[in-house]
Amino acid sequence: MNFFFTKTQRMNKFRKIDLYPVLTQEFLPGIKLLDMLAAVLAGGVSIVQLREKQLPAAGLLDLACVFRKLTTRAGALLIINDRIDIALACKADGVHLGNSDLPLPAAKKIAPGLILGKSTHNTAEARAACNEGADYINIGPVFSTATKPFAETLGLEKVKEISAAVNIPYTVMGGIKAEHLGALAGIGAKKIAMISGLSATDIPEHIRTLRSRINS
Ligand code: TZP
Ligand code: MG
Repeated sequence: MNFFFTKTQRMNKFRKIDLYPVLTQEFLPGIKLLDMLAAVLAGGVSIVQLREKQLPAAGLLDLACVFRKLTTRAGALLIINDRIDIALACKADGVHLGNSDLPLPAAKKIAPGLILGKSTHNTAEARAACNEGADYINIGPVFSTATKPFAETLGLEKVKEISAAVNIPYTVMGGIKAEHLGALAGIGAKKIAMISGLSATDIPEHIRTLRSRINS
């Protein structure tokens, strides 16, 4: 059974997140996706995003259902990247949409109970996402990253400018490592999405360290 049924309950939980692990097998050298999920949950995160762009729908749904079971058990929100159909089918808490996914107004119509996240890269996109009813935006890439090698990076000043233009929660992402968390907190960015920065020998311990730095 899912803990968070209504949009309000889901958003109340979302407002309190700190570290936001985004899990993709491709960027997890040496560890299986489900082991990584178990490790980040053991580290106490309250949200996870499943981001598998290449899997066919049936396989992705099976995986999403396992993510749902484990995140529910841990009391964590589950967000699915790109695929609103999979998010609904696995009873996830939300979907994270990019510019080539279903537009926000349509997403809102078919999934009124889901948290709707949107990727943004500049102030105009951030404002548009707000106006179209996004529940949160991601701002990025903040720093250069091998995970998204050709994207233009924003740097802290731009992130500050974009975040000031919106009145909804925002996450930041792109090249973020432990040493950046103080500077990000300094500009008010305290919901930190990460892919490669999650890797470590002792992942639960690393997650606890990252979370305590965000919250200090
Ligand atoms: N969107 C903006 S940056 C990014 C995405 C999907 C990749 C971030 O990955 P990493 O490894 O945390 O830099
Ligand atoms: Mg996407």
